Amino acid sequence: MSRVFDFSHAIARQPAASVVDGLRAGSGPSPAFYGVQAEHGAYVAALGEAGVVVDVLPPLEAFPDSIFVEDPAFVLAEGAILLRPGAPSRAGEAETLAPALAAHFGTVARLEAGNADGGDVLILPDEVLIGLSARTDRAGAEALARWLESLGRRARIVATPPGMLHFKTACALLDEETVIATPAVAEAGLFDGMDVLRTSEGEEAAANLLRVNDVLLVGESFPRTIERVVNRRHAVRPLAVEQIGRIDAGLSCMSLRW
Ligand code: CIR
Repeated sequence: MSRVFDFSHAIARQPAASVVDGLRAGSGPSPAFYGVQAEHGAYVAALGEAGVVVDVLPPLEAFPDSIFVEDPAFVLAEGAILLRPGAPSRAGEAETLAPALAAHFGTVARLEAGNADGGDVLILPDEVLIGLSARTDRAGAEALARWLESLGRRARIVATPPGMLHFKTACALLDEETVIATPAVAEAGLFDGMDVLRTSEGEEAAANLLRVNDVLLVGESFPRTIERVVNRRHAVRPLAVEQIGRIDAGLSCMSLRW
């Protein structure tokens, strides 16, 4: 049986020059276009090295955040759904993914109600957690849960800690028994029966790492996290995230995987 982080395919989208205007909560410096391009190129290469065939879609100038394909759709091996992103500037991104998803999945579902971003959806071995956030409301989470249940998946709606963009900004799966989470998520007691590794102080952003087959993609600016997961015998591929971090993104955001 395959593990929830076993992937053979992914979809990514090249950054547009407009990515420098991507949404961000803070007021720090904008990313440099060429810096984002370099980080994205290394990320797509790392997915390939991990054994994933990646469809790389062309840039969309009209949507600065469209490089973050994880948010406007959600996929599992057994189906794909276009979501309704909670940020008004991102609402139109979902339909732009329809042709690429239809090429792989045939039928593509559409979220019936509310708003939901894929960054709020964490797949665990025996259930799928949907975090309520500023981008995912209860109507959207319930509509997504109904779709998941129609596919035979168990879904649970949980709270994302205040101040976090997405649920997965703050947690990720390391292996089938272990999640890494910021203290706020760890303390919420959401992961019954699993080990929870807390992020090191000052490395909370490392929680948005990505397990792909037998490799963990981890931000290279988080040396203590890298050391801790290497000590747990994980294979690590450090990747630069400094530029995408300026627009509140991490490593899960730049692909849809199945
Ligand atoms: C946004 O605010 O929507 C983008 N600037 C960042 C999206 C990051 N996506 C993710 O965490 N799944």
